[in-house]
Amino acid sequence: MQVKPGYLDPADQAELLSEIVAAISAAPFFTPRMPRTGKPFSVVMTNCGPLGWVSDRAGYRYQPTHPETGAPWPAMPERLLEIWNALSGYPGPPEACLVNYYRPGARMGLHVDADEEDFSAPVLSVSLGDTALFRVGGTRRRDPTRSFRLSSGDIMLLTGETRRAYHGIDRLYPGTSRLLTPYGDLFPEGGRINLTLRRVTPVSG
Ligand code: MD6
Ligand code: FE
Repeated sequence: MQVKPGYLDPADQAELLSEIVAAISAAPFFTPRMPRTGKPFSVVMTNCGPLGWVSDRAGYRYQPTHPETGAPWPAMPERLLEIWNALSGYPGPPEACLVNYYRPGARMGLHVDADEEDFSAPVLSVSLGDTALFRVGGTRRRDPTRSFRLSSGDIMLLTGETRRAYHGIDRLYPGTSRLLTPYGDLFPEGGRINLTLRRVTPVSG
């Protein structure tokens, strides 16, 4: 695992957020649901890039289109490709950027990102908005965990051993950032946006 606190300065964060807001207007948030039970997640999601991660009663998967509008996902912002090129060490571009929006009170249970075909690529996460408490453990659910805060502008990569580690978000610290304030229509309660860049299929050749 690698953590890059404050990798994006406030101006970079604001520019990236404006690009993500544009993507959200083309590909509105949807409420993911647990496979089988249909229980809703407390976060809402959308994606950009050639593939997007979705979850519904049928299961977890990557697909090229939005589950409600049927449209292709919006393009991945160039700025995210540059971050991936600078930090991933992977010889190909990311194929999916999952956008998670946490209202105050939303959380993400412990999980492993396991729906990709190529585990040699890291998963790169960008935090925007309110600070969150991130927890990471080992490859078995019962392994001990440690927790740390992710703040707006921080970048974290799950690489190597931790690529298959359990991780999640226990809570937000509401009101710790004003980054989302200009978009009060979309985010009336503030909150946090997390972007995760993923390579899904192996680079060929
Ligand atoms: C979050 N992050 O930060 C949830 N997954 O809101 C993740 O689930 C995650 O941060 C894979 C790699 C990095 C992550
Ligand atoms: Fe994850």
